[in-house]
Amino acid sequence: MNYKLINMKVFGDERGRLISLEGGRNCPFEIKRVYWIFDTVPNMDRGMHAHKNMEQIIVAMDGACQFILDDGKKRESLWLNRPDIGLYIGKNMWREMKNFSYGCKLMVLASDYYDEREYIRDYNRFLKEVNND
Ligand code: T46
Repeated sequence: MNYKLINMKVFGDERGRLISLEGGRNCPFEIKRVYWIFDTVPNMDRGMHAHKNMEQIIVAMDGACQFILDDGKKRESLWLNRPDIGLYIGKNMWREMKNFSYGCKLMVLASDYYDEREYIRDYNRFLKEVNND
């Protein structure tokens, strides 16, 4: 499975806490794009796609949501609910995002610019591509 959870170093003192990610250093790719998801509602799923080449790190800045990750052979599930844990997802991983809390805030760092042609949004096509059919 081409994903991992990253425990990020926290700089904390009596003023609060801070985390820094630097492309090619503690973030495993050069960061070309940042986007964020907010105003989420329960029972409204997102994702349902894979990326041919893009890598991402996703952080739940506030609230929680469930990720289903699928490499075409196995399906695993995890919750993102802490701002000090990043979910790295590499290429060719199907993702589904479910069970959002109201107003969950996800920040996403991406290795490339937005390009809809780079998405695989059909699960059967995804299975064909990863299984080289
Ligand atoms: C992913 C998960 C975690 C853009 O115009 N530029 C962008 O950079 C992005 C990310 C999206 N869009 C447009 C495309 C759609 O018309 O925003 C709309 C919503 O995107 P989408 O339905 O793909 O959103 P999610 O939450 O299902 O998926 C997003 C990312 O697209 C995806 O790469 O891995 O978050």
